[in-house]
Amino acid sequence: MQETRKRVLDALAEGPVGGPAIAEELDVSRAAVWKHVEALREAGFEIESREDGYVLVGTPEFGGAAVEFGLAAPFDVEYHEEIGSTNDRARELAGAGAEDVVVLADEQTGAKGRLDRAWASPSGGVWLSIVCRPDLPPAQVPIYTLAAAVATTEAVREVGVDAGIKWPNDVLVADDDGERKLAGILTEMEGEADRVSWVVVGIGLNANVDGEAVPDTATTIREQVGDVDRAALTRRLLERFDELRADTEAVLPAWRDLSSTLGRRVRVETPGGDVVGTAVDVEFPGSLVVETDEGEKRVSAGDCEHLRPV
Ligand code: BT5
Repeated sequence: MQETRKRVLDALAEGPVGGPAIAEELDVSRAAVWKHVEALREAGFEIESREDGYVLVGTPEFGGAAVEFGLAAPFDVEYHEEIGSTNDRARELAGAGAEDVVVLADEQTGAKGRLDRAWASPSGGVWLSIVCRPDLPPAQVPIYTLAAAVATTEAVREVGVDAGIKWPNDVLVADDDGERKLAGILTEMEGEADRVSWVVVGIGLNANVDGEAVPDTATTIREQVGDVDRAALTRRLLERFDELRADTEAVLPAWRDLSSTLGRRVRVETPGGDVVGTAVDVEFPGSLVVETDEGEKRVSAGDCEHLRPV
């Protein structure tokens, strides 16, 4: 949201406040204040004009302005009610030089997981992609994926969903039927050998979505605890991600705390064959350490399956 509009909104949130007072405080014309108020109304903010001035009485349920309002992180949000894939759009923006932009959608029609798998994205989810331009070598980018998994898991725990992280990037909920996937992360990047030029972190979170609208192996926040305030949840997630990317040393300790993989028997499918054993640790920038019959092995990428204890 444009800076002056943000400041008008902040003033209204503390209202009632008169148009002339806002104009004076922000050093803009009264006509400009009026235009911002109208634009905010268009974006879904309910602003009453009363004798004692403007008052903000309602905020939009979801969307770019809803997420940006009160967001304590430096992201601009580009919202789409429907889009093919937020990652595709974010890559386009990244290629054009964008930074710290979040592409957010209510529904996606052509979303993808890793290895070009399809990702179900019905209306009511939180489907977003963050464009970052970190000063990192490509080999360290997995720490961003882990940071996103931590941020997502903490945000859903705050609304009462007992979720954990399956290495490297699945947010799962365990119940009597086993473990089902609540969120997934797809990180894409472009860069040179020593430094990335951009990273797009795509997060798909099944929020206010019916269980029937996602695969059998999946679950949703609605199914677990009922519907939530998606704008508030998205803000928490983005704020936490922003903190972690600035302090990457905090990522692994937080990841270990939330992990449902450590201590478990796992099978990891890697390009070099399956690695089977007990997951004992995660190491920078995101490798899983597996204790196998042939000793410790480190895997940096692959699909991980939690096995039953033997
Ligand atoms: C992932 O892939 O988990 C990464 C998913 C990333 C999706 C986000 S949404 C915003 C952004 N825009 C995009 O286009 N993508 C990102 P992977 O680990 O490969 O898991 C894919 C598998 O999960 C599929 O093969 C299905 O089995 C399952 N699946 C599909 N849709 C699902 C859903 N909504 N919830 C849980 N599981 C799902």
